[in-house]
Amino acid sequence: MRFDVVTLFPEMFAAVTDCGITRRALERGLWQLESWNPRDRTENVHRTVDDRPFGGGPGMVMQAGPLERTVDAAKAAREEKGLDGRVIYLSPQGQPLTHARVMELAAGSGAILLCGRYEGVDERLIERCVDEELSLGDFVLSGGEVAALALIDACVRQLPGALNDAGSAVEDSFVDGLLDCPHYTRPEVYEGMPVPEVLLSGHHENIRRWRLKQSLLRTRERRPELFAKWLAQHAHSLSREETQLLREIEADSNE
Ligand code: 9WO
Repeated sequence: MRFDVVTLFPEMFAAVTDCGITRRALERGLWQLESWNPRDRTENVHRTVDDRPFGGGPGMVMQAGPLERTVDAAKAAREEKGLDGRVIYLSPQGQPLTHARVMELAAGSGAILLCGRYEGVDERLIERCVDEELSLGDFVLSGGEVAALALIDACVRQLPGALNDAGSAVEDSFVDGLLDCPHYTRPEVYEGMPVPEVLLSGHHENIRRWRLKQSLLRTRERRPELFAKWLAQHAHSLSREETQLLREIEADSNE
């Protein structure tokens, strides 16, 4: 897998190349990163990449020219290696990024990630060069880089061999459409707060059941729309255990 990031701040990508799981995966040769700075493809002495918005208003807009030349260079470099040049633009106007989309991207050869700055990118560049626009949520950042970092991190950790414990990625939140259960480690009592007894019992069956119940409880409490979706998807294939747990949760909430 290879990511080509188009960015005015290539240094920011040290966060994934120099740290943690993504660094180890890079060292293992599981993925590659190349940065492309549109400032290197400007045609004026000041090397400016932005200009004032037509129609007026605050701030500046990234010009199409330097960005298109940069995207084209990244595409050419990928083509030489037989990789497709899908361009993803990270912006609050995009479709919400989901676990399902992360898994699709992780199964592919990566992408060109276009990171905007200032008030945005000239719309004609988006029309001409962007294949897909993705959002991490309904908030505004200073630029697309932090969102691109999140996308890279989410994809790379799904690559076979990226995680030490093979089970870790599979059991994560969202894999089954439920939120993760709570976690505890030593000490057994922290500031007067004990660890739930079942986790110390060594009874693996009870522990698994408790964790599933916590996941169901939390999802229903915190993300009712996720819970409804999970219920609809599982309605016809609920195990006896799941049916029983749902009954318990219903009874507990009526106390
Ligand atoms: C900045 C701004 C300032 C004053 C008035 C309006 C404004 N709009 C913006 C703006 O949206 N800037 C964006 C910064 C331009 C595209 C790149 N930027 C960005 C991407 N911010 N937030 C994201 C992002 C990407 C993915 N998921 C969530 C947020």
